[in-house]
Amino acid sequence: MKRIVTIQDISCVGKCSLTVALPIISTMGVEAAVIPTAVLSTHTAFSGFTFRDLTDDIMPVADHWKKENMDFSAIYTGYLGSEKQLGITSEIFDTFKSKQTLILVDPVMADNGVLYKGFTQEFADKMAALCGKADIIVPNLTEASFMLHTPYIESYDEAYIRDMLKKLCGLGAKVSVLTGVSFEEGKIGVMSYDSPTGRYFSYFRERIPVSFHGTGDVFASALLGALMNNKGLDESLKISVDYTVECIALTLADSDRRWYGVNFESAIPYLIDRLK
Ligand code: PXL
Repeated sequence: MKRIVTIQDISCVGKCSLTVALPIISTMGVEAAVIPTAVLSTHTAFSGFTFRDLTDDIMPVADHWKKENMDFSAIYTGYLGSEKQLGITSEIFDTFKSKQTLILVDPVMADNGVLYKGFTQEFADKMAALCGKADIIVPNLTEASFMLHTPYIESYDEAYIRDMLKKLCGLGAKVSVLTGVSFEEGKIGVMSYDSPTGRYFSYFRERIPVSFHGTGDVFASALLGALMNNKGLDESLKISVDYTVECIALTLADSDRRWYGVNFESAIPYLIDRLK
């Protein structure tokens, strides 16, 4: 069985970060080790959340693992709360990276043209450096714009996205994936660029005109899980986009839905089916 480690926060209620990554990756038959970076009572879209920073615990955990000669097929990072945590995560990449280790960085920090609470341009610049060490990065258009110092625009063409993907790989990542890309009304999806081969790939589904928190984490977790199941990049992108759409559709259909996240649990049978 493959084993990965994911480094992100625990939002105790909120259906995001570790509470999404763990069940999805486990469901996909991959052992998921974790380094929790912080414990929050909820994610940051709630008001009044508590925040326990775990920065000082990260390196001791990694050091112990190193002594135990542990290795990982992948390192997957999501929401990281400070520039210091980016630096420590970068050290962990250096410690555990081998030829076989896939590094996936989801540079969680912004959406809809704005940075999430507590993030700055300086943080985005450091996140861009961390992305430079990754095999695959999966920013949305806002995160990519901040990392590349380009204005966030909502109307663009394919040439613009291709150029952005190339520039993202220019940060050092082998593969860049832009999420939330739309060239046609009513359709939305992802576009990727594989810099070693120069290949682009895109995959779109119908746009469901709602926005739910945590869908980026659902997508990135399923993408990693599919890659760890030896699916190629294109197939893994299709599986993870389709799973995310399924999660959104099932959430919308649930009159008892929570406002703060998607019913990713209800779509788990669908995800397992897609791996067959
Ligand atoms: O879904 C990304 C995410 C993860 N963790 C925390 C967040 C967010 C998005 O806002 O607040 C704590």
